[in-house]
Amino acid sequence: MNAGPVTWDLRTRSLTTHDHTLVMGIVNVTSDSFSDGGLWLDPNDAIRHGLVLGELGADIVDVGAESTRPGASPVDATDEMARVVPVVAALAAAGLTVSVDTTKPTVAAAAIAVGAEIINDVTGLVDPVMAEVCADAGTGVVVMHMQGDPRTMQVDPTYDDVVAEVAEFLERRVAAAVAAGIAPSRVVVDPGIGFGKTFEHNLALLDGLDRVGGGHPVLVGTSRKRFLGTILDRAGLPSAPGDRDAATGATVALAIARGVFIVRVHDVGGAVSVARTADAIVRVR
Ligand code: PMM
Repeated sequence: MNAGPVTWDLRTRSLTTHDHTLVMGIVNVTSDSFSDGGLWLDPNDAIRHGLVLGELGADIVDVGAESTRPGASPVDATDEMARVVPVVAALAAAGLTVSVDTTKPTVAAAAIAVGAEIINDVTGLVDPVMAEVCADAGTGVVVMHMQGDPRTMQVDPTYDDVVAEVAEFLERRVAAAVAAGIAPSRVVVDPGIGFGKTFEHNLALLDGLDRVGGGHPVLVGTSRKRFLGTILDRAGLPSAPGDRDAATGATVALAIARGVFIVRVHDVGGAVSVARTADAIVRVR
């Protein structure tokens, strides 16, 4: 059962989950993301897509221009900024709560200047300048766990106890973020499904989601990820990224049962239905 109301303080507003799980919709302004690469590369298409996700019930839209799929190469900061800024500006101006998926402080600062509320950093704010940018602006932050970096993370991920090690990493990175001046009420943590984890590690983490938060709200991103393709494939079912939304829904429901606060998804409409149903069953009113 979830505890009482939880509030996530952002730059100019707060989000609360006392009656519903927050759904974060994904807007990838990239050419090579594994499930939707290239679809929203044109900023106008990305903006239209973000607005549709808002209409479908996304509480947050997460805009990213650097693919973090396994084997991806880094994107130049100037390119990343040119892709992200117009999209963030338009979605924020439309009143949406915008998060930016970036590891670069310059991109984060430019996005904050045009209205971003949250910085979603898949490296767990490892760059001290990033923590400083977020602290100064008072943004919400997502501190995620990754073993290695996107180019190498799937080579041979190894853990003795994946749930305990991810929880310890997140605790250390949150302590560093707080020491850098980010208020604890602005911090959400994420175990980083698929980031330096085998199939078995991903399943163990999803089963242990209630043990990774260390008192902070937990976000989880399973949407259309490869481990779902493996499960579907083993069951003899269609398993391409576009066939994984119902499977994503199963992970959303189970994550909510384990107290997760935010789910990051491509199929916002589907996830909102799943989340409202799971919320009705497990949330304390
Ligand atoms: N996954 C991806 C990208 N960014 N951010 C967070 N906080 N958590 C995730 O699980 C996560 C992320 C990769 O998926 P995508 O390429 O479909 O965006």
